[in-house]
Amino acid sequence: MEKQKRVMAVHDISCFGKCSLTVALPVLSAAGVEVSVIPTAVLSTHTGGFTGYTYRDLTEDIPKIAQHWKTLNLDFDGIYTGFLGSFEQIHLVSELFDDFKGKDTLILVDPVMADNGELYKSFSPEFPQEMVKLCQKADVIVPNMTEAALLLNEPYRAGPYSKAYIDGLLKRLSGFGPQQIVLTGVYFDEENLGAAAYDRKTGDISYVLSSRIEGSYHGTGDVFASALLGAMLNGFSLSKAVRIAVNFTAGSIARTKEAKTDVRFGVNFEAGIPQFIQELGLSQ
Ligand code: PXL
Repeated sequence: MEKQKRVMAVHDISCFGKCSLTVALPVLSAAGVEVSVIPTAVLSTHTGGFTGYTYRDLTEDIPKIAQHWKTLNLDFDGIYTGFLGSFEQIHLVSELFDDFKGKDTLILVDPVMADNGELYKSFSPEFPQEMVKLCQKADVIVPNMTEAALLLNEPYRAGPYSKAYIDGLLKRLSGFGPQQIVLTGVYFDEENLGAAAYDRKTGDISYVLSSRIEGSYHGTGDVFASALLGAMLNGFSLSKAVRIAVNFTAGSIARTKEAKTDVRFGVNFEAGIPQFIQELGLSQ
């Protein structure tokens, strides 16, 4: 058997509402990947649509965990970051990249900070430009359409989009430095929605769409990015990894819509794990 891949996942734990680490852990584990975690904060729920949530900041633990890990000479095939709560956390994560990026480490940054044209309420207007600095050190970035506009300091545009607009965004985002850009929430008509991917090395752009399901379900960005990273670490090309991640995410949303679950509670990705494993070629 090949050496097992290991990822460092740096996200918060939202105790209820299925996102960040409570998604990254099971999805990457299903993909056969070992996950070492640096929890950045513990919240009673995520911040999307709930009020009164608790927030225990763990910023001061980040360098201490890193310091201990350095004594163990750990190496990582991937470093995966998502929701970060402050400028200071962005700086510390940037240091983690410097300390733990090896020759073949894939750094995936999901610049979680906005959706549907709006910056999440917990962030100041300066936050996106700080997030740019992290994207500059990434190999892969996975912004949604709102995050892409904020990173580029361009006005947000609502869809449907033209291919020319999407291709332009992908190329402008690659100007920050990442080799691969995956844009989510892309749609060209009301029927289908999915992702667009650009590989700067080959110049290839691919669009991976699925039937559009009405509603804005929380945590889907984390489900998508975790599945994407799991597929990439299993050796799939960018466009095939995006296809696997779109299938996994669209299936999770469809199941959740069918069950009429509160959109804040997260999506039922769990029932899609057997098919995900099959698409990764890992089933017996
Ligand atoms: O799903 C992204 C996410 C992660 N963690 C927290 C969040 C959000 C999005 O709102 O609030 C705490």
